[in-house]
Amino acid sequence: MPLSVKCGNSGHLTFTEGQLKALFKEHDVNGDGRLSKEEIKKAFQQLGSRSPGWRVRRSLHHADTNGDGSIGVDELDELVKYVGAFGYNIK
Ligand SMILES: [Ca+2]
Ligand SMILES: [Ca+2]
Repeated sequence: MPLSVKCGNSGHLTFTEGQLKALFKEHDVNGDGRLSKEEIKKAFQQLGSRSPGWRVRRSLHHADTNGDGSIGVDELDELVKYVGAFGYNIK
């Protein structure tokens, strides 16, 4: 499913779920298979969020189902759903 993501004032970028997953995985900079708050924040910054810190808190609340404060591979689906469902347009 392609996602149309608002990117600041520069119009829309369209992502598929797979592309968004790949984008988040690219931000796993220490390669431990989990996305820390800082790593998620950088991903949201790349997506053009004006308040990435707030987005991190909301996305963790939504997608961190085991409550360890980071997003694992099994929680990535929920994170992508959050990106699609909150503040961004889904085509
Ligand atoms: Ca990591
Ligand atoms: Ca988690």
